[in-house]
Amino acid sequence: MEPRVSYRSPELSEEALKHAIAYKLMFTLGKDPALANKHEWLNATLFAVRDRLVERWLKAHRARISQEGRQVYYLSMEFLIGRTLSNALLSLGIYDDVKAALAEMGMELEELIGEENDPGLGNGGLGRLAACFLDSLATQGLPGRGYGIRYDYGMFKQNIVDGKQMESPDYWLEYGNPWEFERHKTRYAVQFGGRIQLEGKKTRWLETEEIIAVAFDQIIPGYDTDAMNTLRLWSAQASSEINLGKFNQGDYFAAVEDKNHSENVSRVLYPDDSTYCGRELRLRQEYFLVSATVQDILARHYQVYQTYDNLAEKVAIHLNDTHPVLSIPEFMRLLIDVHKFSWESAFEIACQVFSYTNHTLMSEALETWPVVMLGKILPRHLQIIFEINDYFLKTLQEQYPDDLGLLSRTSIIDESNGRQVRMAWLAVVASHKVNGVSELHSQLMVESLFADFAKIFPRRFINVTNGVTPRRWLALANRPLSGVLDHYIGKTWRTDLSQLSDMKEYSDHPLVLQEVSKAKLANKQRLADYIARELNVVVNPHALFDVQIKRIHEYKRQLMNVMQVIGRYNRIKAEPQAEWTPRVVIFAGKAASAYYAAKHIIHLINDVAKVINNDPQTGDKLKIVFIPNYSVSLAQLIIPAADLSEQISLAGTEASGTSNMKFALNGALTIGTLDGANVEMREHVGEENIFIFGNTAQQVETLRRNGYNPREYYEQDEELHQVLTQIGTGAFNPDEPGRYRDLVDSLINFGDHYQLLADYRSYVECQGRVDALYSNQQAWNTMALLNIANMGYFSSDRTIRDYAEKIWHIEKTNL
Ligand code: 26V
Repeated sequence: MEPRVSYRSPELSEEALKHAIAYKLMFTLGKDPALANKHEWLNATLFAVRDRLVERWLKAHRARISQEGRQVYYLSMEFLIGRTLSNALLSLGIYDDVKAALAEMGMELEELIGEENDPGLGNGGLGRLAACFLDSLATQGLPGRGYGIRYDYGMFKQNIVDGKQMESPDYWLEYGNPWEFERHKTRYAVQFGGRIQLEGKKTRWLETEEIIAVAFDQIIPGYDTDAMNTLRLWSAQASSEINLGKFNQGDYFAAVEDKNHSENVSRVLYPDDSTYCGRELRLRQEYFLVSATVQDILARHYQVYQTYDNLAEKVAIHLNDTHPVLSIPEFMRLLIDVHKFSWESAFEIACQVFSYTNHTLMSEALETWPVVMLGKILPRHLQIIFEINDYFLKTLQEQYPDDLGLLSRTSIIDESNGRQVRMAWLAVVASHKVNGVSELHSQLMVESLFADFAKIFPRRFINVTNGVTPRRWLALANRPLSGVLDHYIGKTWRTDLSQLSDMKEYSDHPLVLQEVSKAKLANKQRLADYIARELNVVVNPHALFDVQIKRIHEYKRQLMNVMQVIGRYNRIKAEPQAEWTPRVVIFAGKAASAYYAAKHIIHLINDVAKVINNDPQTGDKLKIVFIPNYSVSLAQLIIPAADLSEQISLAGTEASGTSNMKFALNGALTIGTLDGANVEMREHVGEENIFIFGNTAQQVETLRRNGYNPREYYEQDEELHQVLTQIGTGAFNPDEPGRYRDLVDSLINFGDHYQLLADYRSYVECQGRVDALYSNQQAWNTMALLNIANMGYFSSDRTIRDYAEKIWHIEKTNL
């Protein structure tokens, strides 16, 4: 396949780029090239590159409007897009040209790339998935845009001090954000509070407090195409600079406080992706996003079509989890109260427009809002939600007249629990499609959480397995491996990842295997350098790099990993002269700031690391590192360097996982449970090429039902017994021996909710098979290559095509 941009315009030449960068440095930044610092060079480069995107962006936008096709709007409270410069260079195909241009001026591109900040506008998988989706939409020329919030503060920064997590604010806008275009004139008023008044059949929402949402746009370039999309983020502005009434009464401070109060709505990302808590500011944030967005969608629609009658035909709105679900009553409110639609037709249109993805089955993460709070902040929306509920329950009652249990279980209002609105129920009732994010998750979704609804609306529920963008997660993150692939199968895997399967024929080709493993070693060396520089720990790049990086959560079982490491340490100590496969065990991840157990696990990892890393008897046989402040850019550094990917959540708890796919794509082997997308990864790579252990989701359920007794395992497994005793009695923290007593208690005495003890033995055995394979490098490399070759399915391009066909019904724009 020919590259899609075969004609290369002159402004993309090295010479032109060099001039443009120097020009930006002088005339946009006002800097003398002889005196400019790295940051200024970065910004000059970035403005020069941005100019080259803008022209294509405007053209793509024009084409889209003129073709009048259906568009998707992807609503998400989080977008974790990562650094942008390198991705833009890759998309335009000018990475090497810019590198050369900068080199001529005495600057190194990679150094500048490392200077760019990495906006942390998301918690983890859900926000990163949204970013991969934008990339895949643009690359495939599909019409869509992302809508989110421009938080002043992103995900907190994590420092490790004396082994413990410390949080500090991430004011990422400190030096400005050169990628954004502020749309001073694209602003919408968002109302809160007040009361509703009935005037005949009309409802009025009165005496509200008003906040202004201002749009900030960012270009989302497609790879090797002129197609581009937009990510629009909203920032809150007080509706009048200062409250003049109060100001004039001499109460200057109260006047300024009001302004702050309003603008707090977009101040900070909620940094807890695990437990839902009904905080008023969060509710205001969610409504802020959806109100501005729905107003914007309707305004643009009217501008193009001069009518709202064809909304269902032209607009698809997708809800990334329930966080933006208030867009349903907001959409209906605008249609009914402002645009004079009947209630029934507004509801019918909503059902055709909206679709929803569920990303977790864990009850503590399911959003509910107290009726009282919703009524206070959004009285009109509460009323519409009640009406939707009545309408739904009425039809349901006609269908199932005798099933009272069904009615109360499916009611959007949970009466049993202090009257709460169940946001997931609202999303299901008013969407035409609801999807889970892996086969297993989608199956469990209709068997458990949405079992009643699946009976009522059997065709509404589908699966769309997650994917990741090969541009960022292979081409950008792993240049050494990309080079090898390019050499053997050409370069077009970047837009058609299924071509990776052409690598299969080389799986027993010693030269190819050697090149793949050389690329891996280069990545490991780079990571080892980082670890030495940042953490002062020296690791051997020839050791097996065993990696678990993700949010710290009990269900993800980082604790089980540490237990396995301690068991290994004990065995090494007992037999220091034996042949050990040397390992570096790498952890990274943030714990929610109020999540005590998760923070405790971080502390334990660091305590254990301190003892093991300083034991001369262990030496290179075992090292542990906890890399602080996990982020998208750290993931891009760590994942390509991994030999082993730890995906060890309790079966049935991880909806999909996406780093599992990134690791395998970069040639790491997976050790994992049959959970989330691991199940499908096994199908694609073949069971002989993945290390699976532990109970299945069904066995987990059976064990739970029949009375799981963790103590049995503790008493019967000598090694496990020793490990838990060591943790519980402070073998790694003699300064405070009781520090982890409670962690051990939660396992042995309080039910071990995530069944670590039940899976421990099979996990350790499986790790033994990993060691054995690693000692046969040829066999290991073959397996790594087969993993790479079989990851084509897990491209987010495939995921987005699934959404486009099965849910959104959108088609490619012609440029
Ligand atoms: C929940 C909450 C609760 C309130 C405060 C802020 C907040 C932020 C995020 C969440 C969402 C949790 C759900 C989630 O992130 N699920 C993950 O989605 C990934 C993409 O589908 C998937 O790969 C992971 O398995 C799943 O845990």
